[in-house]
Amino acid sequence: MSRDAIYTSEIHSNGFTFDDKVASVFADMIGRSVPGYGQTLQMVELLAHQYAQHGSNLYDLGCSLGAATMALSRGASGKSCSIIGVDNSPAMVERCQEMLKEEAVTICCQDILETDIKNGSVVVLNFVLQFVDKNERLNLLRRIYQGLNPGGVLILSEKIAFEDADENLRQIELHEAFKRAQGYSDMEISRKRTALEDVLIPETLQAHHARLKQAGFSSSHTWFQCFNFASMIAVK
Ligand code: GEK
Repeated sequence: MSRDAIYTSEIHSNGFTFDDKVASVFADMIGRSVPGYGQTLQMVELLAHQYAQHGSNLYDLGCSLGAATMALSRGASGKSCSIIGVDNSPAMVERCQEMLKEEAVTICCQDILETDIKNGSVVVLNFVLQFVDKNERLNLLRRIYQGLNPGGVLILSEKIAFEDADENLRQIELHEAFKRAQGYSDMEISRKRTALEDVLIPETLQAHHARLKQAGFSSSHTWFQCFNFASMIAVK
């Protein structure tokens, strides 16, 4: 796995994008940047095992290099499901298709706002909604809800914000301490923070649960949280 050193030397004037440079180090980058990422993937597999319906479609929206796509595939094995990963970064999709070419999964280069979701039993948005325009988030969740079969689930993992400003700051500091412990320097952390401004827009857990309800989901709860990263499950 190539080590992420993108923010060691250069100042990146433009905002963060999922280009070839990012795709080439992405597995290392996300593992060292998102506390609980590995556990989230393990639980996507377990949740897929629990909720995948025989003969249904399972979607990994914003699949990057397909880590959660493969967790879905393992979790649903033996249930004749179609596993579909979607991402709109050509650099990510190219690598993902190459890495998973022997696997029984379909990887598409497409904007998830345009993905046709049907006969779904498990949909994953693993740290992706945070990059979608805020005005489009409810529509996307509505379309996911409509494409799910009764009893189907959405697994939604996000970087989160806190209403209380002091709490928000404390959680950001803890996340940055996590990144330092993973070997990132203060300079890399600060440059990445600047690059993600206006690109990654976190919301509070309350806002997420309210939107899930508005989209139609009958229940939702937070099953995981580590500092300012959390994962929710919503049931149709
Ligand atoms: C994982 N889920 O390893 N349409 C399609 N793809 C998009 C869109 C969009 N509108 N917006 C963002 N993406 C993965 C990790 S990374 C999370 C997901 C992170 C894609 C984007 O191209 C990138 O590959 C991914 O969402 C976000 O479990 O980098 O923090």
